[in-house]
Amino acid sequence: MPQADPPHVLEIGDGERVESATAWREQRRPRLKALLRQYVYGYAPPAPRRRFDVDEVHESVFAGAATLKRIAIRFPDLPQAAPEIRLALFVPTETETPNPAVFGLNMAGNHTVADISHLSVPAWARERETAAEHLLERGERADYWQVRETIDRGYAFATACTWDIHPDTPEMGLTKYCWHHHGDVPGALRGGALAAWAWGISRCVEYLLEDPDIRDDAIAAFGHSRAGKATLLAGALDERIALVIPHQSGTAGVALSRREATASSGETVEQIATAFPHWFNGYYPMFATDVGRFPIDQHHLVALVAPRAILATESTPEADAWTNPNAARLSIRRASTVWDLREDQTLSDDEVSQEGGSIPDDAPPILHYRRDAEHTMTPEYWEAVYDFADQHLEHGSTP
Ligand code: GTR
Repeated sequence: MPQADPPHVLEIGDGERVESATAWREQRRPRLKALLRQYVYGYAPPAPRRRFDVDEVHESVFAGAATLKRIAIRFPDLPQAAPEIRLALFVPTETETPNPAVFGLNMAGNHTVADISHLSVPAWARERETAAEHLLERGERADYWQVRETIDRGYAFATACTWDIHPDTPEMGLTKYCWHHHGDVPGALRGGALAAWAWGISRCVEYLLEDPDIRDDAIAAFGHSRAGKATLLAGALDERIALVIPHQSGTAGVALSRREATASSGETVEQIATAFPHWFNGYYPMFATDVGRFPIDQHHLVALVAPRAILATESTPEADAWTNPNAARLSIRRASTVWDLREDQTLSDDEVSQEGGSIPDDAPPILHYRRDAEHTMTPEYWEAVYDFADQHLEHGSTP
């Protein structure tokens, strides 16, 4: 079915366009947030009262280069059966505190990000193993996360697991208890797993804002693939996140849903809505076969990050066609117009997209960075992340 071009990012209907940063912020932004919740992700519940318990502090991990804190985010007004969110935070010891921080949403358990004895394998991971899921051992994803290198770059690193917030199944997790606590919302508008994960990221950010070792104007959020979609949503909605790094986030992430013009052959909305309906609200699948009927597209979600910083790290269509890297590049190019509103500049298509190599010294605040790499995270991508963060977290965010 032919797909119309995505609507211009500044268009507000009848061909009229937003013309100033103030109009964008006061009129367009709230409307877009509502549309994205209505058509794609649904609503997350209001956050109930929460408590931050720093359960453990280990002062010399990585041969003394970092302190590890294990924090539980608990919700005292919810029933006892409600899960807690466990956060692992590594703080560099050789830098001046407070530090900029990168939060990474993991999908396999905090114990997988580094081989450190204090990171025990959680019970749910063992239970999932008996349910025929492969159990990842402690430190099994250390090469992927590169926590030690993060510390060496002078950043704190925080991580929490998707499964604490919402299992990656139709069954709901923590947010179910929150909805019951606050009175329910109509089913079709209730957010799925992506909205819940984004909600969980915001709870973790709230802890980081209170931790004296962390600079509250220098918090970045990173996520890969399905976690990248959730991270982009969190970054779009939560202005306390200064830098958003969706990695290979694909469909329902950075990539445009209307992608015909980009000759992308990867995952379609129909495919994602069929395979993972529990990620979305009840309406999204209804538009799956005719995405031209959506009043929004994914460049609107990207644009909600403005004027904060976003680095979309992507692969090539040859190496990771499923994530539609060309549709992601076009999305970034289309969204960049919103950054122009404030800076009295025009970012060109070439300026906001880069093929491999090092991040330039004057990287714009919105960048599509492409490497010829598979669907995973590599040291080269991390280097780009920290080179970009060095520039864009330096002076903090000013939404
Ligand atoms: C795939 C899904 C993608 C992406 C990926 C992942 O199966 O179709 O949208 O999220 O999983 O999370 O690795």
